[in-house]
Amino acid sequence: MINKILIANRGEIALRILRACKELGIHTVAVHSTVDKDLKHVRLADESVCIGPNPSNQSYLNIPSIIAAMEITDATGVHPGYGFLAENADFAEQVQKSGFVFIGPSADVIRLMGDKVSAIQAMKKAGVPTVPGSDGPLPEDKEGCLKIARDIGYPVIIKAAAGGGGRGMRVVHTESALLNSIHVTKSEAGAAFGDDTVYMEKFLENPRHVEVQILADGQGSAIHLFDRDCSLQRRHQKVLEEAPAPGIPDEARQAVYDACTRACVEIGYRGAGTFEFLYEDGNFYFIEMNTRIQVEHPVSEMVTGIDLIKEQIRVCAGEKLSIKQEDVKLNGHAFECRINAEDARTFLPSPGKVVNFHSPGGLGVRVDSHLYSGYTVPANYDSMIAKVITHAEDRESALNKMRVALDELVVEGIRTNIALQQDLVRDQGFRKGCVNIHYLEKKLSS
Ligand code: MV4
Repeated sequence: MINKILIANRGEIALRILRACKELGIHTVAVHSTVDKDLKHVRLADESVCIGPNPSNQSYLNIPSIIAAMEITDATGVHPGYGFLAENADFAEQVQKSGFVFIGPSADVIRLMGDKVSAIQAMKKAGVPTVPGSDGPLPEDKEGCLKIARDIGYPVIIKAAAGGGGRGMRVVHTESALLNSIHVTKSEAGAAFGDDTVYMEKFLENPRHVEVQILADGQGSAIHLFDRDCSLQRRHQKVLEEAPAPGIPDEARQAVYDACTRACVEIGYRGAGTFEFLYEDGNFYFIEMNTRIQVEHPVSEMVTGIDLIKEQIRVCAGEKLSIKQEDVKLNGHAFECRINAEDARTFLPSPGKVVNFHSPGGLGVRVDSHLYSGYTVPANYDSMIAKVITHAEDRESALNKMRVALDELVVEGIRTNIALQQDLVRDQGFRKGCVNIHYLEKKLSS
């Protein structure tokens, strides 16, 4: 079983994992880079180990250092959080081969989902709806590629199998541009990922990004925790998320939930996971699966009352899922605003010392943040410094609650995107709901 967890991450998610461990009575080990010695969770953990200098590749991505820290502290499990090593199949494999528990799915499942071509093939086989496409890697021969695109119909999108999250893709509008686009995407993928496999899909022009949260025990049980809408994004960085996704008919929803949970059982999925879909004209199209806990998991927690990290730890420790699907009830609506240390105009990171921090509060207001007055945001990592989450009985009430919460939030000493979030929760188009993935970028450019 697990009696001591090493938290292989930093910032708000490390603190979030620490809280879950403490509630479960599990001892905690914080690992940190040099600059991160004063992080809030490092102070609160039972033990802490410095695993290297500030650059991530020498600390939070340093597999030998992290496994050595587990050995030194007698940790039995490791929680990778999100980012860093969370979806690194080699890390999961080494953790397991060293006799420790990786809090996530098996290395094989991480690998299956890490390759987007094999992920789509596995999901299609399991009955999850996918985007019309090449159903596998593009062939070497030009005629073969031209035929696939003609069958799908333009516009199409070429994606790298090793990509994901918006990296390594190219839209093609006409046949005359196809072969060159495939060539360029292939070379970029080879250089960036060491794998030049590419595939093709119909390009959906105005979809929403809707994702389904699941929990599974790898022992035959899987449940869903409804969906989230993450369409408000800029350059593939989500800005504001909500649960559930507004305006989706019950039948479409239920069908996709059933397909996701069945697929989890079929592939032997264990832990928390997310199925990413594009949603357009009433249809869901699977694009990728994330095999980690996600930044926006709190909105699903708020509308279900389920602590996803505690459940993730339980099932990865070998317990069976104790929650039955019929006991998961959708209660109200939740929003999450990501607060970043960044310049309002350029969106460039704006590290520095937080001289004054005040968190909003009240019924249905949650703030997941490692910030405190006097904390210095380092330049080495992601610029997200807080997540403000609100929950209420319906969408409009939860959005009004967010408006009040954001007006209460004080972060002084560094530049932040709070003003953008304040603008967004008042935006008439967003308040109506059902905006697509282009909405924010269009708003920002107008
Ligand atoms: C697409 C698409 C349109 N059609 N695939 C971008 C991130 C990666 N997860 C998949 N992405 C997209 N795939 C087809 N067939 C549009 C996007 C896309 C996008 C998707 C979700 C959220 C934001 C996005 C922004 C630009 C493009």
